[in-house]
Parts: sequence; C-alpha cells; structure tokens
Amino acid sequence: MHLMYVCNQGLEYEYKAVNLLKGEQFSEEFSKLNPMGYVPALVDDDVVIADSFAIILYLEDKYPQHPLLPQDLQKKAVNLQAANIVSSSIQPLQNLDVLKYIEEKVNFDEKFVWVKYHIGKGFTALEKLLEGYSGKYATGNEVYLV
Ligand SMILES: N[C@@H](CCC(=O)N[C@@H](CS)C(=O)NCC(=O)O)C(=O)O
Repeated sequence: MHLMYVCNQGLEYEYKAVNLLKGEQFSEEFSKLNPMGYVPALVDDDVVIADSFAIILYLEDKYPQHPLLPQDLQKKAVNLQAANIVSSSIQPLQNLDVLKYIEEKVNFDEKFVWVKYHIGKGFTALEKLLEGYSGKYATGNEVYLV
C-alpha cells in the first residue's frame, strides 16, 4: 500500500495507492492493515507494518546489503533526528483529522495558520540541521533514511 522504498534496492514490489482525500484510508480493506487510518503500510507476506519508521527499520534489518542508515555515527544520528522532525513535529500536525478538528472547534481559516506555522517551523529546523551534510540528497550523495 503506499510503499515508499527506493527502487534502486532491486526489490520487486506492488504499489497500491490510497487516496486520502477520498477517505480510502478508512476503507474496510485498509483498516485491517492500519486501524489508525494512516498510510503507509507494508505487507510482506504475513508481515504487516503500518508505520513508515517501523517499515524502514524492518527493511534495514531484512536487506542489510543496502543500508538506509549510515555507518558514521554522527550522520546516522542526523538521519534519525531529521526523520523524527518530520514524523513527530511536522506530519502529525497536518493530518486531515487534526485540520478537521481545528476547523470545527476554532474556525475554517485557523487551520491554514496552524499548518503554515508548524510546517514552517519544522522545515526551518530541518534546513539548519542538514546544513553541512546535504549533497545530492538530504544527508549526502547517497540515499539514506531521509
Ligand atoms: N506515524 C505514521 C503516520 C503517518 C501519517 O501521518 N500519514 C499521513 C499521510 S503522510 C496520513 O495517512 N494521513 C491520513 C489523514 O490525514 O487522514 C508514519 O510515520 O507512518
């Protein structure tokens, strides 16, 4: 389902898109994979993982020949920190249910102010963090976790 994994790893996969605006994350089929109603989810035979960080760590362990975390400890920490900024301090604050809540409890326009503030804050922090590390990709010229 909404599997984000770098194609150059040579793994075969089937990609199934879930249209969030159509509410497909709440379908019976997807709810069985993730009752939280969030993408992505990975189905690997009988293994079902519905969290991007857990998916990446699973793939990291299963396919160690193409590490997604650098050996260098500082670079590894930067990757983990950047991933956590996105997954803890940006993404959850702009999910549809959060915006709907603000729209209903505060007002329609406040959700834009909210989203702009949190995305701006997160990306400003990311830019600072990645200064001095970025290359072709966020932390260098290799594809890593971020
Ligand atoms: N902790 C989860 C959260 C994933 C998440 O927030 N996904 C968003 C899209 S990137 C989502 O499914 N939103 C559905 C919604 O807003 O209803 C992860 O990192 O995989």
